[in-house]
Amino acid sequence: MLGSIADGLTRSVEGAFASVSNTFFEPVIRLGVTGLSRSGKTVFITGLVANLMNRGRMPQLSAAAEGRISAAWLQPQPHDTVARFDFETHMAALTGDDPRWPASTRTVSELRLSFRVQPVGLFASLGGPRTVHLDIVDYPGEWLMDLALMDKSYAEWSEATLERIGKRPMAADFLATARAEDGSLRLEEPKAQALAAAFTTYLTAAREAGYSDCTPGRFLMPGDLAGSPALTFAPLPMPASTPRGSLWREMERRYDAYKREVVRPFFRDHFSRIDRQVVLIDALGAIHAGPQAVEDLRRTMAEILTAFRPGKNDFLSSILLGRRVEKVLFAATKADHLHHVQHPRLTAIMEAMLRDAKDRAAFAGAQIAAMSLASVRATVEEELQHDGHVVPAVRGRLISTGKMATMYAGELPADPARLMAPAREGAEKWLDVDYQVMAFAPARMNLGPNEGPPHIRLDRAAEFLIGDRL
Ligand SMILES: Nc1nc2c(ncn2[C@@H]2O[C@H](COP(=O)(O)OP(=O)(O)O)[C@@H](O)[C@H]2O)c(=O)[nH]1
Ligand SMILES: [Mg+2]
Repeated sequence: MLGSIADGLTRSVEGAFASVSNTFFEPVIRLGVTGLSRSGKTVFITGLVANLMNRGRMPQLSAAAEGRISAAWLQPQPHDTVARFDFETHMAALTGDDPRWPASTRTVSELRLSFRVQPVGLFASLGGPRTVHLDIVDYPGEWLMDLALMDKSYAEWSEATLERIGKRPMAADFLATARAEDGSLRLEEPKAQALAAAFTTYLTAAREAGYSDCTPGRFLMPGDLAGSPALTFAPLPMPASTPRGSLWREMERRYDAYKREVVRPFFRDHFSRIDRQVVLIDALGAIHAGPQAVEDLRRTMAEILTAFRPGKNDFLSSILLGRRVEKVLFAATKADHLHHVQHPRLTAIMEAMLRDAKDRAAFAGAQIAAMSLASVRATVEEELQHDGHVVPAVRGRLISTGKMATMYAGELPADPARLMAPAREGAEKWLDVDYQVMAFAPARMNLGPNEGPPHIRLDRAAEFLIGDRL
């Protein structure tokens, strides 16, 4: 309690200062970029920043199309204790002679891009050029998912988790280990470690199988906390008695420490400052993984939305103090795995899932939208002839073999319910189609003087997220 009051005080002082400086000095937009590991955050930020600096491929960003942005440049970021997003290294990997995807990152990073904006039209007479700062914050979606822990006790979290994973084959080993323990017996550290390790193994396998629900987030993305006691717990069935010093009690204590020392500071120091948010989703990956992964994604989207609905969450309200995220974009990434004729279907699937998530979360407040995009386009389109039909496919260089390959992902249904209904009903497999994904390497680029890397709808995403502030 004291903690949350103190957090609140600092936030409100900062908040007041921030709004004064926003109004009278140089406005700052804080754009959060999140998504589970491999959803495409690093590639998105790299592609976005490169295309905001060289705006030849950004016709749908109105400030760029209307020539209002006279300059854009990178600046030292304002927070000394947060890692800088390593734009130059990532860009070099993408645009080199042997183009590669950037190396993966495992923690929070930040970058400041500043714009010189010239008012035009009605506002042109109001003053000269302004400077607008865009602070981009890259943070793991796994950490965002931890918000769900804040209003759950260890007993509640354990029960909900054990129930949810009960039927998943990859959880069998962990469940056997957990059931063999008697939580009322005295803690033995090696047992606690074995349980945490087994649970981490389960979480990793679940992620690989396409599941998105994966709390505690630091078990998969430990940042600098790997091996610390706050990460050495796991869900356990509640025993009849939980005496002091028992395994169950100690797990409960560590769970509470995790919330207090890990989850709370992240939300207070990073999340609470965000104005605009993009959530990247590997929707094609989930579709490829099957109905269970799609159902899980739908639930996860609702859970993510609750993070942007502070009124309903005491913990969030205590750190946000009335501040809130104004716009949230859910973007299906890697749309370059589909020929453009299928893009509207992918977008429709995202929109249907978002509508559903919105209803579930009884969401109101921020402006939200769904979209499909490719941050960096790695393929070209190709129409194949097959049995007298035209198959709209894509072609690119495979990472695995380095050879060119043509891929047809499978036909997405025109009606999203065709995917969502079997998912909800617990189907194990899609009935009539098989969805493919392949891992393509980025293509070699010859960028013109005013061009960023080729992309799909990154300009629309930028227009939605920050267009009104430029
Ligand atoms: N084809 C394609 N692949 C992408 C795109 N964005 C990301 N990827 C793939 O997804 C992987 C993970 O992306 P990354 O940005 O590192 O994900 P992060 O873990 O969320 O930061 C990359 O290594 C690429 O293989 C895209 O726009 N097109
Ligand atoms: Mg990354």
